[in-house]
Amino acid sequence: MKDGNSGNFSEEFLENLLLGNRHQCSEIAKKYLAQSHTYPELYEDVIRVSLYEVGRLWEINKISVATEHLATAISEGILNELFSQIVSNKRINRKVVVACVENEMHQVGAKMVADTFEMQGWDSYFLGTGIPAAELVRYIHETNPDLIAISLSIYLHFTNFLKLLEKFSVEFPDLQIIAGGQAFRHMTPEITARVGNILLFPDLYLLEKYIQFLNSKN
Ligand code: B12
Repeated sequence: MKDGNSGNFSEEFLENLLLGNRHQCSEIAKKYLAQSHTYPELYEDVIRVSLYEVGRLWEINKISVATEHLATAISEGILNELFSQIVSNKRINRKVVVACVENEMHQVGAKMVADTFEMQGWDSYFLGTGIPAAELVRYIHETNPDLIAISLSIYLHFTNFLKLLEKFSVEFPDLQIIAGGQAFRHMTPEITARVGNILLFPDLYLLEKYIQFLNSKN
């Protein structure tokens, strides 16, 4: 979990993201991990915190769209760079399909989710941004995963999310579905109740515990 030290790293990381210093960002991430921080801590307390600040700065016109794109591209590059190190050597022969809701263009959170499963020995199938619902359903039939994970950042896509859940309830009535993303933060408990029997996660720390729980069942 976040300690006093993470704040310094996230500030330095953000500063370099905004300057477009990819190499420097990569070095900061490695230095952070070398200080006994975990990958979920890097993802949550350095990369996520920095990207949220990027969004805030963009919203108040302090940075351009180009700078925001650059910051996101560097962050995604770092996730890909670290991927070979995070994958657990102990594979447990379980599969998760990770996707964003139709029309959703925010994929960094979903990628972090896929990586969190890989850290726990799962095979993750990360489909990235806004795949059409019918194609996602078809892919799930082909892949036959143990779990589906869906990401939703923009509240306006909530209707797409509900439609997807309807499809899932018909096509995969016995498959566990989990979801997360910033859109759920704006919802009242009444609205959240409409999503029914799926599990919602606010962050990777709880997700990690949930996966460990699933792994312990077999
Ligand atoms: C980068 C970015 C973009 C990029 C995305 C590119 C990409 N490759 O992903 C682009 C340019 C496409 C984009 C577009 C838009 N964006 Co934008 N974007 C951002 C920004 C700056 C960063 C997003 C990000 O990566 N965050 C970091 C990740 C790690 O955080 P996260 O997604 O929340 O994920 C974490 C958790 O939520 C959780 N989680 C997420 N999904 C899941 C799923 C499961 C199963 C689980 C367990 C957990 C989980 O785990 C992650 C780690 O904790 C945010 C700022 C912000 N606050 O995030 C704005 C932001 C999300 N965007 C915003 C907006 C308004 C837009 C646009 C509408 C702008 C426009 N007018 O075009 C469009 C919408 C496009 C669309 N159709 O979806 C707003 C949303 C406001 C709102 N209240 O809905 C934000 C908050 C910016 C702001 N401050 O106003 N954006």
